[in-house]
Amino acid sequence: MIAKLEPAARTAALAELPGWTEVAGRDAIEKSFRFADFNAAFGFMTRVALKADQMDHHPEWFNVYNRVDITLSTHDAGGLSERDIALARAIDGYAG
Ligand code: H2B
Repeated sequence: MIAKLEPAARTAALAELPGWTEVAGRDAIEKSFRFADFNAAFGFMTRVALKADQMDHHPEWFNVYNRVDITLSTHDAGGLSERDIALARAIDGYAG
């Protein structure tokens, strides 16, 4: 069973993830991305999807045209874990 992040670890991790913020009312983080167009947004989503599947850790997300809103939380832990931080880092890498 994966553990939720302790408050100090959560603060430290978020400090190194610009743009990711805590979701009000639930133990999760979110970030919104904008791209040039749908092609760029969906290319990004494809890269994230393949990485997420490889990590066996999956995002909650919403896409309209060039916008991709992503929420990360670990369902197995009932909150934010180190897996969300690792996926957030990978996602930022794909966003360029
Ligand atoms: N993704 C996320 N975001 N949280 C999880 O707890 C999770 C997951 N668990 N992807 C994985 C899959 C689990 O359901 C499988 C069985 O490993």
